[in-house]
Amino acid sequence: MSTLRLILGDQLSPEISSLKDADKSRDIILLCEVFDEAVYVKHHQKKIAFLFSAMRHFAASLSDAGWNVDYVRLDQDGNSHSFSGEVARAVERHAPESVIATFASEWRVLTEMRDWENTLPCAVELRDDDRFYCSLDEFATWADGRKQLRMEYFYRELRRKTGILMSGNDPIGGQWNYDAENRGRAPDGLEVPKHTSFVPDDITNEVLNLVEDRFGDHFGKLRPFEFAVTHEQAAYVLDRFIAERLPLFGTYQDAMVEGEPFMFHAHIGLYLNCGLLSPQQAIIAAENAYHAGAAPLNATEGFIRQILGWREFVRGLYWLKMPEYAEQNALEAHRPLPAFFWTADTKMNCLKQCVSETRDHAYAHHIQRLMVLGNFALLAGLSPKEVNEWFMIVYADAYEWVELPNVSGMALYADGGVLASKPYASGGAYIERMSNYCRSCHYKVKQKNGEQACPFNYLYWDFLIRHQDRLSGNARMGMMYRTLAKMSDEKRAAILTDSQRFLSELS
Ligand code: DLZ
Ligand code: SF4
Repeated sequence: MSTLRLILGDQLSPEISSLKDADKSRDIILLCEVFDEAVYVKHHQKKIAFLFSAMRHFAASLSDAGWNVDYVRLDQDGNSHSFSGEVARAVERHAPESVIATFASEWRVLTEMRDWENTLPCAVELRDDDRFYCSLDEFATWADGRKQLRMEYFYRELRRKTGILMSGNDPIGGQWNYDAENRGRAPDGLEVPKHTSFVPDDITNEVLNLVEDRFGDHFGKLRPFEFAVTHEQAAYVLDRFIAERLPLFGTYQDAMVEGEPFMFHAHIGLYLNCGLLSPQQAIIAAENAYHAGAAPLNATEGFIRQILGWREFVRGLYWLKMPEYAEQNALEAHRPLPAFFWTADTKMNCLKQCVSETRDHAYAHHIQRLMVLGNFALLAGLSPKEVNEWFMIVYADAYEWVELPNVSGMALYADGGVLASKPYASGGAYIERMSNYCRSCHYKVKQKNGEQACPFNYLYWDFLIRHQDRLSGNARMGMMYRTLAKMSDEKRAAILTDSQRFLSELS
């Protein structure tokens, strides 16, 4: 008898655990496009198109390799539009002996999967997702008994375990982290390589028409659609990155330039997170470039840390802390998301640029997400639920396991310090240092108070005042609270007046 092997949209890896020991002569591989997944949050149009096209291409490559693939299209008659419904229908069609699936990457879907054992008339086997360097058991063991969970220490252990960028027991170059060299401001006229783009083929064009037709009311610009949608194309994006961008990736990692959405970033998160690229592929390619003398250590280490350190760490943390993690709101932030997060219609140029690029590309690089969008949400006290939903919707690389810890933990401090040692809060000066956004802004970044002042400036102090009870004891915030303590009453009053005016206009 046959086995039905399910592959979800973010499991598009030939080496996925659900396919291990599969038998081409008997087994059936199931992929399904379902409405539920596209609308539980109303994903960016490009994100839906990307996943449907990548799923269709992966299914075609499996068929070409001789597998028996059952692919359910969104508009197929009888589509029940849920994973549970489609697995049940496929079990009826094929009467398999068992269903094998890899654990879903999101709590919401895993909960649904766990029920299949009770609802399906056949055996169900759920397997670990082993496409990570660190298993969930290993992470739990590492975290056990620690007072604080910090990425840096976790990352060092993984470096030691894997030998990546190691020389015996020591990190290559003598340091674990070279971020001190990774804070360059982009000089005027800096030439950024053209980002890698692809012309849609027939499969993608069909998907684009479907998305336009069925999800045309979702946020985001669907066309031009230039993403890679196959493993080969994603590997090509990685190759181009290593050759053209990695050498300066470190130096300009935090830099933002108007009209340059991709800068020296790899733009591979969407491919890693759905399986078109493996983390090993990306890390080995970067390490090889370093050893060949084609990329400096600060860039190579910084890039590898994003994948080996940060990506693995947030995944471990997500599974350790769910489902409570999604409910956290340590700073009791309840303000609704302002309309400009959808329209980009704001006089704050940094936000306008970051939202516009997000709308056009379903992408913004990490410092735009953290220093501009996340920082604003933190200072303005926006509701973590609404901010998380926005990040889930708008970015093509977003799945809850990676999005939630980054937003609730790193950007909003909604977890009260589980992930980050202090809130990532900053005024306008830091945005000005790292970008050229302030030059064409309606507001004056050097001005601290008044109608023309950069709102980040007074919102920053207003945030510190609002959360003094909770944050003033944090050693890493000590200097800022000492500055606040010396502030005159007039200055404090001006901060409160400006913040109240700005925030009331916001809602
Ligand atoms: C994001 C997404 C979308 C938009 N559509 C589908 C789909 O139709 N079929 C599918 O298998 N996966 C889709 N995905 C990705 C899933 O949301 C993702 O695999 C799960 O949330 C992981 O738990
Ligand atoms: Fe953003 Fe303030 Fe600079 Fe304007 S002045 S771009 S609001 S940081």
